[in-house]
Amino acid sequence: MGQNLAQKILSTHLVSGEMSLGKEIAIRIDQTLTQDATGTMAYLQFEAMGIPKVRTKLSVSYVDHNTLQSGFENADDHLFLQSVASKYGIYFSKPGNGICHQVNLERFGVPGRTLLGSDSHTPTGGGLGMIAIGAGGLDVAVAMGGGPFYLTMPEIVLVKLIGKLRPWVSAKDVILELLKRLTVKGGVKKIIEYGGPGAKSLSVPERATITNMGAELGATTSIFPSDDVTLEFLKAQKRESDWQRLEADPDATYDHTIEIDLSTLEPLAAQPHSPDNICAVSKLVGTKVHQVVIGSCTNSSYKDMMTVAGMLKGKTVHPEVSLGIAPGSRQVLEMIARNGALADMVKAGARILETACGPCIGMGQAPPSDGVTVRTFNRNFLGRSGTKSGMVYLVSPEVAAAAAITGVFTDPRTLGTPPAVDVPKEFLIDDSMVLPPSYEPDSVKVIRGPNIKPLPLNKPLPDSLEGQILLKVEDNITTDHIMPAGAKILPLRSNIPAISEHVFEVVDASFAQRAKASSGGFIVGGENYGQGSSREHAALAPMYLGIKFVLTKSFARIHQANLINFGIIPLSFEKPEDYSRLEQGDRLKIENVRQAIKSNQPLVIQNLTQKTSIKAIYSLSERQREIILQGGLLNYTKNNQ
Ligand code: MIC
Ligand code: SF4
Repeated sequence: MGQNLAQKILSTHLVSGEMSLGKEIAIRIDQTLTQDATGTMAYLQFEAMGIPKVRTKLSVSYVDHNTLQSGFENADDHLFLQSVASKYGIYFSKPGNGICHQVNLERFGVPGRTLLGSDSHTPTGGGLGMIAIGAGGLDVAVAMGGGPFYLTMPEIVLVKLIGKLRPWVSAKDVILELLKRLTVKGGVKKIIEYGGPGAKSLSVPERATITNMGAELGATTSIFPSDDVTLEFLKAQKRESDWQRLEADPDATYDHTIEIDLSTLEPLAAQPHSPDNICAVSKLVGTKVHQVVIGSCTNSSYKDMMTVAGMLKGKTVHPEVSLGIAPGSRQVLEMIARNGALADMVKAGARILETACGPCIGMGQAPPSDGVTVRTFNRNFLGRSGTKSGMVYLVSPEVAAAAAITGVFTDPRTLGTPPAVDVPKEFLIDDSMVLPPSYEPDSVKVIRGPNIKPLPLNKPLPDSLEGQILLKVEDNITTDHIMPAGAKILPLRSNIPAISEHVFEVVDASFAQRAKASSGGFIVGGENYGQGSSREHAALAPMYLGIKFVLTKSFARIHQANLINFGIIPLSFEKPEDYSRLEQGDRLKIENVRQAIKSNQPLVIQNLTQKTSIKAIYSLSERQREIILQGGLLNYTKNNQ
């Protein structure tokens, strides 16, 4: 029987396990990437493993999140990252070189390879035909050390694209359409494989916009075939030799198939505060817009920038709109600077931002109170922009630029002919901001400023757990709720004692204090708990505060893995209706927890306050149960060396 594309790559990288639905498999990782906000921890963890040099084909450390240096913290982190990279065989992409996913796509991605990244949008690499997966920093550290990556074999869903996008409709609208149909939970435990004749009409950066935002579907990853379009892109990046043709066999089968006729799509927007709250832009026409920001790893390619510049040329940004533009990489920035497009943006009144994540992660450009901000990004979770009352809409570059000019939501289809953008046959290649590792690693000293604090370790799981439900939350809680980012908190990523003060701050400002006062406790959540970012700080900081288990209706994949990695038990209700029987503040107790976990039995949770008991279940492999018993993956890795 023929194989689909995902099966082909997974099977050539399979280290252990059986590739059947729901079974744990381990795959070999060819490439890793980290960014600075998750990288500091990942490298502290890598150092703790005592391995002299990375064992991957390629590992790259990017600095793109924390580039706002409002104090010594970020600058200290950058020096630590640069020196660690040099010492351990890792390439270092300097701040200013661009957003990790954009640069990795341009310069390093290779069809058919596996990529593990400590960032949830790592699946951007699927645009080049890679199996590219986002994970917590510790999983990436293990992969850098040559260890395999464990995942539960997902369903493989074919999204069959037919037809061709009409003028003013773009790749962003394809993924927004899927979010409309499937919601932010729709991709959980799934790989989304794109195919069909319509796929051929999309360039690699357009494909990458789509695979990037597969993260918002909760998908394990998303992938496009490697075909003539891929070859053309790699040729233009002078990396033709990295190409190979990779497509699903004609008789390949899938767990499900979804069809999208590209020619029926229209410009869409994700409304506040969730990427799946989709409506047609035509329904929003006339709504006043205060701010527009164009960029992020979703929409900052050369073509995106040229389209925006073409729309702005000869126009002026509306007087009541602030327009920010952050090109995704230095390659893109230099090219638009040389061809004059940047000048068109500046002339129109755009505020040009650094080639970095910037406003996407709340590093600057917070919108005004109650302000409507229209962004080409991938996430619009409550408070992420830096303004809790900000109303963030996610759209294509075309819709964003139209709003910047008119000051209101505008259907770009009413603006005449879209600018014609020729994607060059050759991109401008200059890798001088990617520093290779040292040839004399022994002589490299790792620089640790005061912001680099040692890694907290967990203790083995005790035999009985008792404590309070410190917080009870609803469905779809994101890691931005659990461990907020933004200009004030992000610089503390390498300082767990300091960052843990901010856990759940946007939900309940007293959480950290209450957790400390009662020496830890438990959290109760709804469906899809922990969706969004890969930040392991959303597990590590609660662990530091003494959280022993999280009991929910269901978990998002990366967060569940991070909880296990730090020894927090991810429990689910045996009967989902038990969710409503628990109250914040209830005192809970589980006895003989070690024995139950060893023998893979459900746990009986006694509610001492209500004098009732409920059952909690979990779905953990034998290896994961061992990790929990030993108090996390670092202990487990050390004990098993
Ligand atoms: C994000 O988009 O939320 C981030 C910031 O890139 C995160 C990583 C992080 O929290 O450092 C992600 O998506 O994984
Ligand atoms: Fe950076 Fe935003 Fe992309 Fe995350 S989603 S990697 S913060 S640009």
